[in-house]
Parts: sequence; C-alpha cells; structure tokens
Amino acid sequence: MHIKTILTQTYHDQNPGTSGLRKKVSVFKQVNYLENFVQAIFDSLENYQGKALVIGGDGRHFNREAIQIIIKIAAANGFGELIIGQNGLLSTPAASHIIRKYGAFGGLILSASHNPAGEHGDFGIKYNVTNGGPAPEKDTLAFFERSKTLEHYQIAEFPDINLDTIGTQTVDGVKITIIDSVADYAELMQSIFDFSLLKQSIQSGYMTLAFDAMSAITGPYAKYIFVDMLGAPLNALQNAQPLEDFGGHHPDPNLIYAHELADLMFSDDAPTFGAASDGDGDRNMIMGKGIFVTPSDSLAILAANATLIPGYANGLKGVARSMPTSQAVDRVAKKLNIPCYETPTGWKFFGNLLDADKITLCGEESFGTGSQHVREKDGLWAVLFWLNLVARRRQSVLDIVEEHWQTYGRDIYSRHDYEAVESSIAQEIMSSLREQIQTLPHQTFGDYTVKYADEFCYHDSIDGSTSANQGFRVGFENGSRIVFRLSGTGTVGATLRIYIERFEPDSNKHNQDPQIALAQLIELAEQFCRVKERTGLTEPTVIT
Ligand code: G16
Repeated sequence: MHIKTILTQTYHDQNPGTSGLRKKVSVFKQVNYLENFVQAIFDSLENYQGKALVIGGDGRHFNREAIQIIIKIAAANGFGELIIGQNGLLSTPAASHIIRKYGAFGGLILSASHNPAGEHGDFGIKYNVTNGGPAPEKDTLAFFERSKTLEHYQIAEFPDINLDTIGTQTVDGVKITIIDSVADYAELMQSIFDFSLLKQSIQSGYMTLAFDAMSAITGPYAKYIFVDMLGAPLNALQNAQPLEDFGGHHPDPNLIYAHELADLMFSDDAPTFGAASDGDGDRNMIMGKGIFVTPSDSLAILAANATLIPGYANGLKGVARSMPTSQAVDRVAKKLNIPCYETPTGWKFFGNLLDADKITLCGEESFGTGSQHVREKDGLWAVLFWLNLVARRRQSVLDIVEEHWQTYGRDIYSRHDYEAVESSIAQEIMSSLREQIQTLPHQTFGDYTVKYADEFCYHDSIDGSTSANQGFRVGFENGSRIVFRLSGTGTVGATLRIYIERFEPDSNKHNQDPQIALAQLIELAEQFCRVKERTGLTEPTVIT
C-alpha cells in the first residue's frame, strides 16, 4: 500500500458535542478539516490494527466524498477490514447493530442528525465504539485534545471505491465490503416484534399507517419493513427517498418540522397511527388519530407495556431516562419495582448501564427511545414497538395514552427552545442561574415552593466517572420541575433549552393544553433566566 503523510494545519474547534462533531458543511470542507479529525480519532484509539471499521452516513451532502476520504485514512492507519453501507448509507441504529453483529472494532457515522443538510446545511461525524454505542466522554475529550496538536495525517493512495455495488474486494491488503444497508437491521426488528401479528393487522385494514421519512435515511428502511415485509401500501410513506439536501426539510420529527404529518393526524382522514423519524433514523415522533405522544410519555408507556412485545416478554431489568426527560417513566419503574436511572443528556451515558445489563429500555425527551437491542436510540424500533402495542391491545393510541394517565397520573411536559442566541448572552444566562441556584431552595413563588435547586452532576455507577455541569434543575415541593441547559448539538450561536413539567394526578384535568397547564411555571422560568428580556425574543423558537 502506498501511504502519503500529509502535513496539515491544526484546527482548534474540533470539540465533539452531545453527539459527535457537528459543523456547517463549509467548515468541514476547509482544507484537511475532516482528515485531521479522523486522524485525531485514530491516534486516540489503540489496538485496532487489522480489525474492522464500519462506515456509513445519513446520505446528506458531502457523505460520499467524506466516505472516500475516511476509507483511505482508515486503510493507511492499519484497519484490516472496512464494512460500508451500500451507497454510503447506514442509519445510526443500523450502524450500531452492524458494529455489534460483525464484531467490528468501531464505526464512523456521518451525520448531523436532525440538523438541515445541503451545501449550506450541516455535516457531522461521530465515532462509535465496540459495543456499538457513541464514544464515551473520555474518548471524545481525547479526540479533541489530539486534534489541537495534530500536524499530519496518513492517507493511502488508491482509486475511489465503488460504493454502489454489494460485495467484497481486497484493496492493497484491506478487505472492503459493501453491505446491504437495510437487511441486517430488518432481520433484527423481526427478531423483536411480532411481524405476523403486525402483517395481519395492517393487511386486514385494522391498522392504517402514515410514516414521514422527511427525505432522510429512514426511507429505504421504512419501505422494506413496512411495505415489503408488512404489506402496508406504498402511499403510507411520505418523503421516502433520501435526498442530499433532505428536500429542504428540517428532518427533526416534532410538531413544528413534521407539521404535514401532524396536520394529517389531527384531521378527519387521519390513519390509526402516524410517525416520523429524523435525518439519521435514531429519533421518533409518535402520533395517533387526534393525539401527539410526548417522548417522555412514550418511554413510560413502552416500559409499562413491554411484556406484550415478544422481545421483552421476560420483563425489564431496569429503565433509564436523561435528566430533563419527564418523571413519567419513574412512576412505571416504581410500580414494576425495577430501578430507574437518571443520566445526563446524550445517548452515550446509557451505554454503560446497557452493557452492565442494569437496564432494558431507555429514552430521552428529545424524541429518542431505545433498548438493549443496539447502543443507539432507534426511530423505527420505537415505531414498530408502538404498532405492535396497538395491534396487541387492539386499542387506539389515544386510548392507550389516556388509560396510562389514569393509572399513573399525567406528567404534563413541554420544552421551550431559544435558538441562535448569542453565545455571550447564553453564558450570561448560565452564570446568573449558577448564582441564583444557591438562594432558591425554600423560596415560594405563587403555588410553587422550591424544594431543591442544583447543577446536575452525574456519577456513573459502572465506571466511576463523573460528568459535571449537566444543566440546572429547580425542583418544587409538588414534584414540578424546571430545567435549564445549553444544547450540545447546535451549530449557530447557542440554543437555550428550558424543560418544564408538572404532575397532574386528577384524571378530570388530564386533557389540558400543556402551555396553559404550565403557564405559571413558564413565567417562573423566564423570571429565573430572563432569556426574553436579554435577547429581545418574544417567544421560543421551537416549543415541543
Ligand atoms: C443528540 C443526542 C441525544 C440528545 C440530543 C439533544 O441526538 O444523541 O442524546 O438528547 O442530541 O441534545 P442537545 O439537547 O444537547 O441538543 P441526535 O438525534 O441529534 O443525535
């Protein structure tokens, strides 16, 4: 193999966020920018010589070029085998599965998730470790540290690899396999869910379905699983062709960005079930006729009903949620008498608990739900879980959710995002919260008395590591909470996220609009952080 060593300028901004390095495409296209980061990753890893690396992405602009570069740097650095999704495509959960199934050393996933794509959009890269999950914080810190001193990278010289044809070839001693992007993942889903019941429920017309792939990665997966395997009509799928610019969509499955689906689900023509996924296929939005299921409620409902699903028939070991996710799943865990863990935002924090078999299900308010089956959150898995539940319980989504609230009470929940806030203002907000937090306990604001106020610090019970500064929590005597944190996934300025929740045990009050039910807490949140006053914004950019 002919290997070139390229001298390069050092970049100082390659600090991975909540989920990998995400930047504007124009930043990634700077000379050697991607090359440096990939070399920094490989320099921080050990003992991968001769082993396999999985490579794939969500198909956004720059995906194919980036893969060709990574192939050559990986070959030059000594990987013995490269397993690549056909056309360069792999959803994040599928990549996680493939790393595990084929015993790969790790994987590089190219995606900026739900961020818009195209020449002027975002690009991203994340490294997943041998268990199939996102690299833990100690690794991502090491990548950043290495990137700040990196002066050269190594790249093999051979022609570009054809990514379109399935098969194996050996190039300069490196085995390069192009695999079907969907087949392994579909087989895994079939091993968890009752496909014959699903097929029967869909083909008999008992369950009708609308799935919006938002012109991103899940199109081919949804087509194979819902249409080819389960017999749904093709028109059940919307935006099912992955496009390099995601068709101009913002592939973030929520009521704002998936509003076409939301409009359909609240109309007279609504099908039984509606769902959407995001850019790289790890997020999910669940809807029924006339109802949107919040991700926090969805996690709680899946946990409460897990034994109805063949893959979880033996029950759950435990559950976990990220800190800002509502406490709905805690109530289910209490009833099931299983542990419930609270982790910082970021899927990487679930990995140790899953590996140690402490939990079976986990999820986040940010439209992410997952389980033991892979080490990433999984959009289509969540959709299949819900479909299986509806088919098994023979109840509508609305009835399932309302019954759940009757049993456990409702954790009324909302998240307010203020996007593209000037970084200095965002820092000012966080500093002022840090000061206030000490004075808040025992103060009363209207109906709410502060029970505790702190900055969340996570102690990982498995590896003993500590992750500090994970957001501010203000908890009230009646169980309500306000949480403030800065997003780790944005690429423009800072995004302030405010999470607000209140527990409502009275079933006569369950059908309230969250914005009205939470009005007092929303005002209090502004009183604490003064984001509107400081930025001049009159309302949140996104409310979910
Ligand atoms: C990523 C992480 C999630 C996190 C979400 C939001 O999701 O994997 O764990 O909850 O970002 O993070 P933040 O609030 O810091 O923006 P994805 O789907 O973007 O990879």
